[in-house]
Amino acid sequence: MPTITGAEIEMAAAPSEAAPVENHYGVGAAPTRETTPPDLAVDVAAMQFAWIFTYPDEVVAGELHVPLGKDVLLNLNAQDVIHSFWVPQFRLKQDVIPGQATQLRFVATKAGTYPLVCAELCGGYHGAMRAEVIVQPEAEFEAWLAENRLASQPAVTETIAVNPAELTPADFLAPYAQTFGVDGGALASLDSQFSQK
Ligand SMILES: [Cu+2]
Repeated sequence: MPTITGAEIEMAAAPSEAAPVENHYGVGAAPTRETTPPDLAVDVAAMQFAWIFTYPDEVVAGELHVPLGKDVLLNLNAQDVIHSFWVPQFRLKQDVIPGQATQLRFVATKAGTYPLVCAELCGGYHGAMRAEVIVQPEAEFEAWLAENRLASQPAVTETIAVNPAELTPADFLAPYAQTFGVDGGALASLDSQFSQK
């Protein structure tokens, strides 16, 4: 029986020098060098049994839209138990652990719709914890984002049943603040001007 030496085991385990360095990912995505800020950062909340994606400007979605060819950073957070973010086609898989902020960065290289699957048994409906990654040309992505930015604004109907006379000026203006580009500071100073009268 041939004896295997420690040195031989080490050699067998060492990565082949011929292996291509860039080959960490599968079809549809490539790794990022991470020396520059990303083009887009998305917060990803993993919870029993859903993925929630939060974009800049508080746009919230149940599917992950990413612009083609852009450097995307995902900030992953688990809300309850351990989940795992897995996009099989991208060959991209990352555990998401409660209390441990985790980042994942990639460039989507091929437009299309790809399944996102939870790869960590996380409870009774683990099998249903799926979503889609939608890789689209930048203009299409921007249009989607703009549409959802509008949809995420507070509905004016929420205030209709309220008697305006009972509201402070700041409270009265609050639902319209985003539309008119008035920030909290401006509202507060308005409020104090009104109260002085
Ligand atoms: Cu899960």
